Amino acid sequence: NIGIKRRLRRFFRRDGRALIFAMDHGFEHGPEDFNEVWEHIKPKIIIRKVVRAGIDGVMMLPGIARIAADELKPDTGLMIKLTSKTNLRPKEDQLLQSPLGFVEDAIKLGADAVAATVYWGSPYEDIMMKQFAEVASIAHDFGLPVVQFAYPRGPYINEKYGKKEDYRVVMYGARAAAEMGADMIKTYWTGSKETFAKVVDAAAGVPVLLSGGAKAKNPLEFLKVVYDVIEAGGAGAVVGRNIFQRENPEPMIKALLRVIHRNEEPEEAAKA
Ligand code: FBP
Repeated sequence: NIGIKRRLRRFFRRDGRALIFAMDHGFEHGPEDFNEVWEHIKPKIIIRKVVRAGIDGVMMLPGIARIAADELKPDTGLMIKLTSKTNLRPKEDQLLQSPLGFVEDAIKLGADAVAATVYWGSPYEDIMMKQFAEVASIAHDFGLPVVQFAYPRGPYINEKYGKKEDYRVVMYGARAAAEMGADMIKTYWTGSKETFAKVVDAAAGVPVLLSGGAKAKNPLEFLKVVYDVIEAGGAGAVVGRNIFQRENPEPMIKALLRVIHRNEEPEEAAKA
């Protein structure tokens, strides 16, 4: 499918790697995620900053994309996420992501990819599988790549594996995403290069991107994780809080780009 191939290139450089900025937090976590740098709640302001710093792509929900799309460069990849949940729901219902838009909305916004989450192991896994299958089927008809946020989550995962970041279950989710036909997979850090390499293997050639996670206290700490992701064969990272919770996100973005695209050691990249 040539459309899928062409659109994937808007995210991935020739090296097959990408740094994508994530900003769906106002919905998924709530506006309080912006407390650290409140002006970043304004989509145009933060998107302008990340684009200027050289980000490869951005991931947003449809309404924010409509507000901030003007700030993107013609070659900035635009990923529109079509499922989410709020933190306002009862705890157990937070194990379900619901549809909030349609593939056609994303196409109208000029999207280069659409995304949907599956919480593997959740009691609502079945619903999210169907949602992902529907998004993928329609998107693929239009030549649009589909990204799966493949997140193991739920009581059974905790009982059996102790934590959702255990590599055995992260690799299971990545494999399931690949088997469903995802064109990119976004998932958790498993804690080591060796275990993340297993996740990459399980994904059977589908690019695996790190899901950034909570802001690291020390930028170097986060750069080291991303370095290991790349060493493990990962295709890059989708990063939100580690970027927008910094007053000036540029040094972090530039350092991440050096680690991802130039294989620079974290200490070197941080100095530049
Ligand atoms: P971060 O880099 O801030 O972790 O962003 C990635 C992301 O997947 C967002 O897209 C999403 O809102 C958030 O993390 C979900 O985090 P969690 O489900 O762990 O609360």
